Amino acid sequence: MATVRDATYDVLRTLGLTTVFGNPGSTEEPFLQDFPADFHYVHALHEATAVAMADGYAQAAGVPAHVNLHTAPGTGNGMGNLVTAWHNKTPLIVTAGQQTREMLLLEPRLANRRPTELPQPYVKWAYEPARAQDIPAAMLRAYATAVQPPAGPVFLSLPMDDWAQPADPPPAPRTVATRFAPDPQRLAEFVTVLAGSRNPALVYGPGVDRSASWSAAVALAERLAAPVWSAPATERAVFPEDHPHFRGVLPYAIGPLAEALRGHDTVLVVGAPVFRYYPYVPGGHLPDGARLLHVTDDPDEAARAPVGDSLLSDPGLALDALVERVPPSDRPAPARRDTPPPPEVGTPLSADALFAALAAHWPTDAVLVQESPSNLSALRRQLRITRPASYFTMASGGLGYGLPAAIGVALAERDTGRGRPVVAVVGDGSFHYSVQALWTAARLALPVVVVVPVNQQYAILKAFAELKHTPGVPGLDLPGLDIVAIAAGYGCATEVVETPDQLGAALTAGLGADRPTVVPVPISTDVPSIL
Ligand SMILES: Cc1ncc(C[n+]2csc(CCOP(=O)(O)OP(=O)(O)O)c2C)c(N)n1
Repeated sequence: MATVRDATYDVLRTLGLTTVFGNPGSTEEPFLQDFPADFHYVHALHEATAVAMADGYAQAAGVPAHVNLHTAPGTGNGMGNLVTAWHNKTPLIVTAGQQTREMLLLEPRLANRRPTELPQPYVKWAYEPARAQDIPAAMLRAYATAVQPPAGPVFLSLPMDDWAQPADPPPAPRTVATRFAPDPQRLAEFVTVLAGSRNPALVYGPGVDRSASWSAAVALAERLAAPVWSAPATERAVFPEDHPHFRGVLPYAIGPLAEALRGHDTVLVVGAPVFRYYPYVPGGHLPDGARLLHVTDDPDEAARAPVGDSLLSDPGLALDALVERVPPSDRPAPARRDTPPPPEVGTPLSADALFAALAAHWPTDAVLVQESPSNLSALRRQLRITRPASYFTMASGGLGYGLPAAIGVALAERDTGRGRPVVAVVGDGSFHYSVQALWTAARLALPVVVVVPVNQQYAILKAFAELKHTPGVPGLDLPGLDIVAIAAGYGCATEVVETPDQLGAALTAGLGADRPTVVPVPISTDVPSIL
């Protein structure tokens, strides 16, 4: 007779969820026993790492991913990156073990006291099945919930005595739509505004990349002869950054963002929140007299925008429809922005010089995963992303995502057969939040190269303290960390690099290696301005 466990693995197979990212505990062992040979368990040493690896994998492979966490403490450990997955809009099916139903009333060791509350509000749905027999169908519902727009994580708490129970007949497989088209009347209103605009600006967000619609984004920009900005603090690159219309990434503060858009009467935002700000710098949300049009597949994002009129739609389907309907403009195309002069190469390197060297040696099809807070502007200035699905970072502001996410991306590159090289740039502070991910990368023989700009400080927090006039904050310096020893301890190749040429050689060797390579690069300790 089929057990709940058999039936659940059958459902997971049907859904293509044969890779499980996790860290096992006693409450998960009854699910993981006799782990099927056609499944792959990706062993993370910590739950934060498991969640971010699954997130990177899901984003790069373009499929949902399954993460299996330990009961309450393990779910707690995974929570920071669950917050990130929520903001990243990554469809993750997170399952966690629960103590035996027989004992739950007395709250034994490792009982998850309020399993459906613990991961809130960073899951779209949290559930503990009322009956063991409901687990397979709950898995189907979890999947359907995770992938429908706006995509995001879901959570199932699964008692450990459920797996051996006899199963009900298998639930009927079913599918759900993951995109929806714009309301035609509302779309027509947007077309009228854009057609009548004197000087429109386009602001694209990560939804453009998630919906694989770079070509429509370019076509609309060219049709409108409009400049294009990336929305602030995006978790994905949204437009070919060598395109003459591209103006760069908008600043993540209210006043400066409006200032960057000065002169435009219409601002069309597609696939981004309005807007993702960080330091509070007061001002108007838009330049005087400008009107904002907002396309998003997320009703909550539309509702919380402080300005603008919204249209709910898959970003790609809306862009296709706009390209079809907006009349071509007779304005001259925007001129290409200036290329920054090559930075001076000093000792130690400046962040700009490091990233200029990285750009000079960048393989055309490489993927960049970024978590280097104070160096983000220098990185985005020097290294331009020109291909879709090639840049990933966290939307949340929570550290500990980039390193494991890069490993998930690299595994997805291997599993999909696409094989693009993966480079992570991770600050020497950020490196330590999920550092044990390096062990998984080494075990999987993934040739990820992790470039660590070493400034021995939390530079962005120093910049923030300066902006906000809060001197004397403790805990902003990072002396005495031996990154080479740590990387070697987890099984990585590793070598300190100090010059652009050494970086090129390390990159080539690392991308051709059969294990991860960690490349610490001492950089200037100058604190860049936060804006
Ligand atoms: C989980 C988490 N804890 C703490 C912070 C606060 N924080 C933001 S940036 C930062 C320092 C990052 O240091 P590093 O990676 O060296 O980059 P740098 O600022 O020096 O460029 C810290 C601690 C955070 N964002 N997320």
